[in-house]
Amino acid sequence: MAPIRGYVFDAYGTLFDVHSVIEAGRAITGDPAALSTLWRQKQLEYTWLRSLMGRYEDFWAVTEAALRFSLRRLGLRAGEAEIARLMEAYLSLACFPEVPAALERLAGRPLAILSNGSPRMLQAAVASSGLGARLQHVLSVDAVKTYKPAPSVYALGPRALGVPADALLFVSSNAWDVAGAKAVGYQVAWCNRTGAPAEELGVRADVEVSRLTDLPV
Ligand code: 2OP
Repeated sequence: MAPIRGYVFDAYGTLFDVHSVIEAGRAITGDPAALSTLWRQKQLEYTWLRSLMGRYEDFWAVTEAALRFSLRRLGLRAGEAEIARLMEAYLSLACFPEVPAALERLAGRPLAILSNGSPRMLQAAVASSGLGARLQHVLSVDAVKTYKPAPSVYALGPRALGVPADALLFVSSNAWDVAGAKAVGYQVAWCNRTGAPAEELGVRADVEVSRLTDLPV
């Protein structure tokens, strides 16, 4: 691999554990994991559909729409107060346990988040997980009003860091996000915590790790 001059991290699923909303789901279902999984899947699906349709709405709106659909799909009853509580869980997500040590290990080079999240959602998650001091940039797709894996989104990283994509390591646990970043020329690390198979999208990560503390330096 070429020398790495900066790191660009995906947020949800990579630094922040989106399934930490499971706790909030316990109030309305006996199977909060099923709700959390469907909610996440529909959230991503809606980002891709809205991008193709040219009808951007921010990630907060997309996340709420995905929740409302998932509740209906699973036949769950939830009032507006419960929906608000589930949405608020997104503002206080936990980071994966190894994240502080992993970022500490890479300190000295610029570290950034590049995420689908709206600026407000990202600021809240960064604050609640205590990662603010370790990150130099928090970049949202909201600047270009479309979602990953659009090339215009990934272009935000090199522009903000002032470093070309091939000298940056993009880090994601989402295999489709790995493919999107690789397709536009980043060096890419796939954090494959679950031993998932790679996507068949014609591009592969340069390196695969199972924990962020194993990233190349
Ligand atoms: C993110 O952009 C893809 O959810 C992922 O943070």
